[in-house]
Amino acid sequence: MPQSCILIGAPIDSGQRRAGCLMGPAAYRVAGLGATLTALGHRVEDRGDVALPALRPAECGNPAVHALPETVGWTEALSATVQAALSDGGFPVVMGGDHSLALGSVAGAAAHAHAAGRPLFLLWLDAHSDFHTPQTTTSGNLHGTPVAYIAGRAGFDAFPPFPAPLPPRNICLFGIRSVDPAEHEALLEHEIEINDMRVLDEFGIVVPLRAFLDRVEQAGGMLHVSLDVDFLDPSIAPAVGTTVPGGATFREAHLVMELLHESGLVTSLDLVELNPFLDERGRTAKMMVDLVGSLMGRKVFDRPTRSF
Ligand code: B3U
Ligand code: MN
Ligand code: MN
Repeated sequence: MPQSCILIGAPIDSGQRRAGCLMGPAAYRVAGLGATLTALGHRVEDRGDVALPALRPAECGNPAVHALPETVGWTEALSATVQAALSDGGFPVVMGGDHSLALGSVAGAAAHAHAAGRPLFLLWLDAHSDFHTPQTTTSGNLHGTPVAYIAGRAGFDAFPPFPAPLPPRNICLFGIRSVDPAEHEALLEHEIEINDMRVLDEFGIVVPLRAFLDRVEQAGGMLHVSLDVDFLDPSIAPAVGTTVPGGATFREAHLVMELLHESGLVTSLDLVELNPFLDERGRTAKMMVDLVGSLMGRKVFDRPTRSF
């Protein structure tokens, strides 16, 4: 089914401290994201880069936290932009930008889903669980907090209240291999589906992902996918500030995208943490664009999947 893809640039660096993610939207455009989608038969509208609104002072009681007013500003702006794109009948593709952008993008998707009377599900493709609150983070980098905000954890008073927080069972973490102690403790208290690398090594990609997608389908849900570059193994995706060894391979990552395409369930997408300053001749940007190609319908043979 052809989609109306709406590209949204989110040139955000403030969720962490290594400069460069703000060049991500430009890198995706240069790597041909729009042309890739057009070639697959989709309509593409590039709405340009979101602007940071005027900042207001913000406090959260943790002096370690970096760039809170900026992060709140981006959250408000992106939430409105993503919600508007969905209301226009579009498929938003948010080109980051570090992962703090998901505070806003998922808030916008949640506001839309709530108004449409549908449950929202979240697939978090990442090496990290990003389940800190502004109080528990020790790095102070707010890109490590969106899943906690989305799940309605306390501690986000500086942010707009999250519209209709997701029941933890609607959240699936996939590819996880770096979890801080405070996140670990909090995750055990929530019913979030955690497919860490131990699970994926034993069961592969297909069984755990299909189980989650079946739940989305049965609930008539919308599905937001948040793809962090560090979900991928650093050998195929070096352009990220926080490389973690042992990530998804080229083939595993494409299989995830192909299964998502076949499900027909994905309604919005983030591409996050690409740092073009760390890339090798654009290979990570191109890798991410190719993965979007698989998510949006590129396949070797266009025929029903075989059953054995
Ligand atoms: N959990 C650590 C590390 C981290 C989270 N997300 C990324 N890195 N990319 C933290 O800083 O919260
Ligand atoms: Mn992340
Ligand atoms: Mn990560």
